[in-house]
Amino acid sequence: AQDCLVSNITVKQDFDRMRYQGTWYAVAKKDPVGLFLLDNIVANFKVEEDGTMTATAIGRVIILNNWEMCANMFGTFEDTEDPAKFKMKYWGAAAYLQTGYDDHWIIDTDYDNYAIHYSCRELDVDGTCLDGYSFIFSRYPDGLRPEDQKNVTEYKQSICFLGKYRRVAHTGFCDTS
Ligand code: AZE
Repeated sequence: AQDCLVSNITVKQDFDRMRYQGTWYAVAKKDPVGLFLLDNIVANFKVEEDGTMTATAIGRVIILNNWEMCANMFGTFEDTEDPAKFKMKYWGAAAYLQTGYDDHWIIDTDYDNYAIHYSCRELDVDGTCLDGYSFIFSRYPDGLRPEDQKNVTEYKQSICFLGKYRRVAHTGFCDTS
C-alpha cells in the first residue's frame, strides 16, 4: 500500500497452504525490535490431517550472556477470514527461547520459488506499522532466481519495508545430520 497503512496491505489471493508446504530458506529479513533469528534460518511448513498449518523453524540466535546457538522453533497457525492471513503461536524447543503470538501474512508466493512473508507486531497510532518483521523465502538456499528479484522488490515496497532488509547467510551453522 502506497500509504503504508497495514489495513491496506494486500496478501496472496486464494492462498493454497497445501502448495506452500515444505522447506523454505530465508534469504533476506527485516528485523523487529528485540531478539531475533540472526541467520541460517530455514522454515518447514506442513498441513496436518485436520487441515491446520504448522511449521518448524531453525536459526542461529545469540541469547543471554552472548551464548550462540541454533534455536529450534515451532509454530501453529490459526486461520482468519483471509486464507493468506494467519495468527502464529510460536515457541522454542527450550524454555529459554522465545514464545509469541504474531500475525503471519503471506504477501505473495509462486509456491515453487519464492515467498514474501510479513508480520506487524505493533500498529502505530496512524495505522502504519511501528514494529514488524518480514522474511523473503526461497526454495533454494543460494537465493532468489534472477527472474523473481524484480517482483520481490515490488512487494517489499508494497509492505513499506523496502531498504530495510538484510541478507540471511546460510553457512551450515545450523545444519544437523
Ligand atoms: C517463522 C516461520 C515458521 C515458524 C516460526 C517462525 C518464527 C520464529 C521466530 C523465532 C524467534 C526466536 C528467538 C529466539 C531467541 C516466521 C520463521 C516459528 C520469530 C528470537
